[in-house]
Amino acid sequence: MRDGGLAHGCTLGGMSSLHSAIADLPHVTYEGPSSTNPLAFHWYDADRQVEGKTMRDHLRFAACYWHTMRNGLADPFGRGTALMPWDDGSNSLANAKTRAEVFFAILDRLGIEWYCFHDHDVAPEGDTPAEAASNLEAMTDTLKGLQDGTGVKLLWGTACLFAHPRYAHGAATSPSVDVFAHAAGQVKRAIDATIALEGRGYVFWGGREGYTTLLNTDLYQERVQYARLLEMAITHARDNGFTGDFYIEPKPREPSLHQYDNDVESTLNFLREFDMHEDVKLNIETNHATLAGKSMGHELRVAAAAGMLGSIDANMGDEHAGWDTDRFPTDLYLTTDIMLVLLEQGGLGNGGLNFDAKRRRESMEPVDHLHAHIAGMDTFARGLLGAAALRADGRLREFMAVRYASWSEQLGEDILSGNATLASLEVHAATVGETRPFSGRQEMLEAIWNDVVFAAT
Ligand code: XUL
Ligand code: CO
Repeated sequence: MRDGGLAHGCTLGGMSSLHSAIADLPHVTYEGPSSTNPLAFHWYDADRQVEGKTMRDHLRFAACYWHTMRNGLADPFGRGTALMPWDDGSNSLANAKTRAEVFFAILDRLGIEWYCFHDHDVAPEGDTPAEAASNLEAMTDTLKGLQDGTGVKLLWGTACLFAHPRYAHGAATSPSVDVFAHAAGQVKRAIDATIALEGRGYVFWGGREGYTTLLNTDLYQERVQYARLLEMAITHARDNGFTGDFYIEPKPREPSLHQYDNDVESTLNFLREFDMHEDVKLNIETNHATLAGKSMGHELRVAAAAGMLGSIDANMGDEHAGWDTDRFPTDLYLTTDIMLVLLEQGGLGNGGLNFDAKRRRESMEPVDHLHAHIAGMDTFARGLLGAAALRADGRLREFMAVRYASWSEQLGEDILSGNATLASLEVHAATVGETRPFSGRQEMLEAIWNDVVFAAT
């Protein structure tokens, strides 16, 4: 990953006793497409230049703390299956510190240089806000030490405003003002931790900001409350030196019947309605697009067109499941389309590709962390190559330009600049007569896409 990376199986940041289940895992290196070693990268070659930038910079991979360290792979019908021999199952700070060491060791084996966390993934919640505060401060110190010892950086932090029973009716959108105050305090602490760890971003995912029945819900009141919490968060962060980005992460359906940040368009509407569109961008997750009944490509392009595409939660859903499967992104069509949007907009600025993804419950061994991330990283590296090849080929862009060419003619310019009227266009239509049908050539374009992307190396 970088000079001075951790040696095989060594101890981390001066801490001892890295569990052998992790210490024995190999460091993953690039071996190229002809390699059959499943614990090597076949496509992700961090230093390789693509369109004048390294793969490392184009992709800026991050791992998430919650799925990697805290997801036992349980489902509603059965206990967790994940083998986590380093975790004693307690809520002690000592256990939390061990988990953090293990997390950084996994990042080190994969050469992943960024991470994301929720406050209570990393720090025990405790029984009172005071305990939550001191635990988070202690874990911030631990994470700072690990960051300094490895060069790993924080992509974004966030607060878990959905797991505690007090948030049953929502956090910012709770009918109880006291619950709102708890949420506000928690957001303050999570922002302080993000600033201390020099995070590039801070995410609001509206976990329980939604409703299950309109019989007890004042929809307008709740949205105003939500906007107020966001405003306070932005003020607090900026007053305390935060220079990174704020993101809202849209998601429909889960965990409420209706989530206020349903999809990209509803979130943009919310931000514009409350005049926060200059301060907040979007963190867009593939599985959330799937749940919204949209493609990731659609969601990304809507945000990009508004200048508000900030970061990506890189996973994928399943068209056949109505819930969040959060699979690792192994679909080449998907990753190519994502990378095409990113290349077109010149990258993500402060954002990155955060693997908000979990292993299947059958992939329970520690080594599966490596397999899962390798699969996602290689598929994104191929997506980058495919997207760059499509741009170099140019036929799709050319077809698009020709399809809209009439809008560059005088009449098109008149309409777009507001110099036409319904009456003037009625006259024009009468003079041109009927238009000739013309093809969108979808199948031809799909064939070109296949030829170019699957040949890209
Ligand atoms: C939930 C989800 C969250 C956010 C951060 O579906 O994606 O983990 O990414 O709160
Ligand atoms: Co997410």
